[in-house]
Amino acid sequence: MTLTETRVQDHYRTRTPEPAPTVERPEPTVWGGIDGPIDAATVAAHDTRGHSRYTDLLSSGEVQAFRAELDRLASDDEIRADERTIVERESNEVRSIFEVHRTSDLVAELVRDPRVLDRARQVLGSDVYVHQSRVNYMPGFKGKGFYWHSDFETWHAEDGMPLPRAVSMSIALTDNHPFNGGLMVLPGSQRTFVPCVGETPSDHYKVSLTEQEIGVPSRAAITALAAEHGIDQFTGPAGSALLFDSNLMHGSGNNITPFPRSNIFVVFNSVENPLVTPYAAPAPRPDFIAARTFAALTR
Ligand code: 6CS
Ligand code: FE
Repeated sequence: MTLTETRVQDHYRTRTPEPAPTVERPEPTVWGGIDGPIDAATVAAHDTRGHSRYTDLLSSGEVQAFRAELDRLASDDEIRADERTIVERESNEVRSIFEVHRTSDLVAELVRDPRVLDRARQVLGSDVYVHQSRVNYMPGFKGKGFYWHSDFETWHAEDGMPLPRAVSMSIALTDNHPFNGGLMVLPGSQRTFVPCVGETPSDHYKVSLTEQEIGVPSRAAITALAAEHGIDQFTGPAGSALLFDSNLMHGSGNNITPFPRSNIFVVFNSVENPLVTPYAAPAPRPDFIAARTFAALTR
């Protein structure tokens, strides 16, 4: 794996030994320059709030097909034993399957679908490639959430992503209620980078993908951002989608209800923003978590 040694100046220092001040982001949220399916008002709202929602992105028939696909993947012993599959510590249930756009033809098509691909290109203003894909299963009763974090903080520190020119799409395959671990976001927080304290351990992904302890913002930073921006929650029927900025502060609660929360999660990075050596980790993460081939995705 050849890593580009040259790095842009590190404007986003993180994983510091001592607390560091937040950094106002100079890069835009919407990079512009490429048309797409998102209407002007929604583009403007996305630019401000760092996220936008699309109810019924998938039809109910498509949702059924993806749910059957997720069930097939989660019950395949070979896939369960694969290092790309993360299982819950306590229940041993499948929590996530990474690089699912390579293991599932259905998801491989989805990432090229204009409803998905053209939205990512429109927001990032360039050709894009898949940085990461995963399916998340948040079972009922024992589903574990994710504490507050910025994805870009991890992707910068551990994957060598230079700038926050990446966008994620989370597509709900079950109904997202306020009470079954729905994703919470701090709207507008993408404009503030929150450095995190603590050196990245070797092979950090082996623990961070079930419980992240390094790369976690301080309570003071979360309190200040929540006071400034409030908290939005992504709710909606199965088939709904959330498109959100790589640096948007987000998290989700546990799910103790009988209602599972599953989604497909795809991260698009601009081809103008290829990964370099990690900014704050001893070694790059495996490419099933952070792709290191940057060819533009085409239909
Ligand atoms: O470390 C990562 O890349 C993953 N972790 C979380 C909690 N969200 C983003 C991403 O899937
Ligand atoms: Fe995340």
